[in-house]
Amino acid sequence: MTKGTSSGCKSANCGKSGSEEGFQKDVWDKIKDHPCYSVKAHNHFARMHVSVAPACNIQCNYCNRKYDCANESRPGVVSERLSPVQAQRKVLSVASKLPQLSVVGIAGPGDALANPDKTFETFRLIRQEAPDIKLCLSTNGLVLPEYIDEIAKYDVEHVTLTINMIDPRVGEKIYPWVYFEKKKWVGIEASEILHRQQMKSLELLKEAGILCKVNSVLIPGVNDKHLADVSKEIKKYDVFLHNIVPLISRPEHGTYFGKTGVREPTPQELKSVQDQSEGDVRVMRHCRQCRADAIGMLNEDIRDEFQDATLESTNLDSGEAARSEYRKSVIKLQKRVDDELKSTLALDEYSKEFDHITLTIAITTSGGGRINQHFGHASEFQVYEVTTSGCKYVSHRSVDTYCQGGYGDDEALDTYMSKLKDCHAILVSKVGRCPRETFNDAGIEISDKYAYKNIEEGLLSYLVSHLDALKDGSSPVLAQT
Ligand code: CLF
Ligand code: SF4
Repeated sequence: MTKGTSSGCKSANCGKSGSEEGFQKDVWDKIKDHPCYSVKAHNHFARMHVSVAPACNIQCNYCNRKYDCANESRPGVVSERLSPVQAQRKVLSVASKLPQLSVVGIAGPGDALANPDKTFETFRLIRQEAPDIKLCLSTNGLVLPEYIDEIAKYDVEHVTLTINMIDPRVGEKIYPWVYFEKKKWVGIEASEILHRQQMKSLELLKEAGILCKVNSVLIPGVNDKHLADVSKEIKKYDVFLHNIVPLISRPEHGTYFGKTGVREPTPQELKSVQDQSEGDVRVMRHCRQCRADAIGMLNEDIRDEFQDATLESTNLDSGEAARSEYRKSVIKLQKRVDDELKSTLALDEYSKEFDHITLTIAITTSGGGRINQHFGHASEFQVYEVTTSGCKYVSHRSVDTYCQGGYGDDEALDTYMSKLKDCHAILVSKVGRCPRETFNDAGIEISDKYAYKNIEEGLLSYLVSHLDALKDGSSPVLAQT
């Protein structure tokens, strides 16, 4: 497709006006400050995981039991193990210093519900001291039906289920065994039980009105052609999001897939499966496959700053007032941006003539929902597709930072180029001459004209300046369109 003239995606997830973005109020209240359930929220709010759940009741072929649950975190990572009291102390300590914190999740290191006592005691202790923080749970779903009342009792508003198959014949290749009702099951029976329990879990979560996200690990040659069917099936249960994550498979992780050479999917394969699923259910694309003890915004992990936090007293002020102020400031900011987008950009005027245009634009941010990071300091670029209907987050691209304390690593520019070559433009707060020229020569503009603007505002303003250039018949901003 010719850059800048490709057919536009209409399922924009930013750029819609109105604070509730077309969601019912009860759903909006649950997602508006959950960084995993809302792309916008992930630029403003932080999550924290407490690793209180070491045991697991199934075996996945992409998991090595020495490490964290690979359903929600990167494999090959070992998290600290906490008791419920230590977890509560740590949450209070983090909450008192991080007003962006909006959610605490239990995502391992094993399965949250294979450790029910520790999981629910942790939720009880956190609820008691910081009732405004959302609780989140991630599980394989094998025993969820047993615990649905407990989940509701502690007001856990978000549950993630990892579902990699709806056909036990596919499951047989992923799960060598499950431990259920005091018995170890193998072969197809193991996957039949898991599948049955997972579907029952979805039904119960739907009945209980608990927002559910499904994670699926994309495993080339095993379930890559099957995940679109998984999306269709989970839609029947009103699953809010489908998060299709790439298999991470390296021999050194010691997993069955890693040792037997099952490969990781390419970014293009991942995108293609995500695109296929999107018609059926909302697809999450901003997951960072974070650790079971991660703390901070999704694109950062500041757990090292809280190494000794488990030792702190529980008599801490949880910082509820600061969190409340912070939330209000985000709502205010969003309202200002929505109003400005409506009044100054007037996208409707362009939509008839230019609704076929999609620009792929990367931005750098260090948080706060703004384009506020120097090109050379970025360790990732967020990539959006921008049309007259709005902007849609499509992926993030991780890089080693270009700036090496006073000088730029020019050899690294080749890697940058290979990761960003599908972009029309890159919006940053500042950029040096060398990267600017290198990208310009390749027909990709790096611009600091939108520095410190809200991300959405910057992206849409860039689109408008591009469309104005097309309208005037002057040279478009982009060299290669
Ligand atoms: Fe944690 Fe998961 Fe809750 Fe988010 S993570 S338990 S839903 S608060 Fe988020 Fe991390 Fe991806 Fe998970 S980026 S791995 S989807
Ligand atoms: Fe590993 Fe998680 Fe699978 Fe259990 S559910 S085997 S911890 S990836």
